[in-house]
Amino acid sequence: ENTTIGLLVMAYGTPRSPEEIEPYYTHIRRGHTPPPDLLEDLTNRYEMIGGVSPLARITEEQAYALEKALNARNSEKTFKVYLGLKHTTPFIEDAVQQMHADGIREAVSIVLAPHYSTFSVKSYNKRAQEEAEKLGGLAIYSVDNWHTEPKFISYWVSQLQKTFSSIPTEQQAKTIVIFSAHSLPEKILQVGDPYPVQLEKTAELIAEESNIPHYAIGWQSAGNTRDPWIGPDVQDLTRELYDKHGYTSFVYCPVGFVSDHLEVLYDNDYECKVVTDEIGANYYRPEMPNTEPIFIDGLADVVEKRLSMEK
Ligand code: FEC
Repeated sequence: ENTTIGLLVMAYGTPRSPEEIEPYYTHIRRGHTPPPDLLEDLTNRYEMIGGVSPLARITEEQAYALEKALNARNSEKTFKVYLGLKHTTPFIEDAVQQMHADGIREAVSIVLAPHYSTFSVKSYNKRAQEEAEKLGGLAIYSVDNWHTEPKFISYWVSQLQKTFSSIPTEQQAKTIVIFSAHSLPEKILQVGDPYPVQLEKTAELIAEESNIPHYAIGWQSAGNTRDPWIGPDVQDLTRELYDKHGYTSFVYCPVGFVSDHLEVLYDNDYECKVVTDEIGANYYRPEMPNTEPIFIDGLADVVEKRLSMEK
């Protein structure tokens, strides 16, 4: 008998049109309407990357590519994908309700972000589990993190090899790679959140395998609040590394993200480049995983491993 397994793919979500920016931002701010200056600032950033983010399209493509990869490997079961977003429709709860309505009894959930934090993955998984419990009869096996997954590491190793092959040999010793993830409020550190250690681990694995001369870890895209956020911020870090060591090339690997979106296309490609231009250094930013087959294959490995833990 061929059973259908639900595949709940969860991701951040993004406005699909300029009109959706305000409700989206309001949701991120837990129901508080953004003040006009902050809304205008965010709208301007989206304008700088073409009006809307490519994230909506890429997230969908990733979800369907993962479903396809899993179904190509399995003949005794069929995976059926459901997309559940954190800050816009279809929300995580909508996806779980749809799975339940379709008669799915077992599902694996995965968040399209490699590192676990109480602020990120934990809240996605909690929302999915709570909705499933409310409905009853649907078991969701949640993946917590996949930051050491071999094919995910290999993806970035090959990207770095590609980038370094375009840097003249004599400049390579003066090149530094900055691995980064989205910053979070510093208070997560007091409760022993694994997020920073997991980012370090990802960086270490990629650096070891790709034999890069120098690397550092930074944090990016910190929010606009009074709380302190985890640092060093990637822009400050760039200046500091330049002042201390005189690097002439900077390679940005935002490994905490998996798609081309605002935080990469603006916060790296515009904001970090402003700094490298100012200090006269070269800016490099390898391509994001998006739907690269080796990356999607790695996610399929993660899903299969999680499912096999239940058998
Ligand atoms: O639309 C796009 O192309 C980009 C979508 C997007 C992604 C993303 C990923 C993460 N965030 C994380 C945490 C926070 C925290 C706050 C916060 C605020 C924003 C704002 C926008 C936004 N985030 Fe986001 N994030 C994306 C977009 N994020 C827009 C609001 C304006 C701004 O601050 O720029 C602060 C909320 C608060 O006020 O309390 C915290 C984390 C990730 C990576 C993990 C994941 O993807 O879930 C963590 C993509």
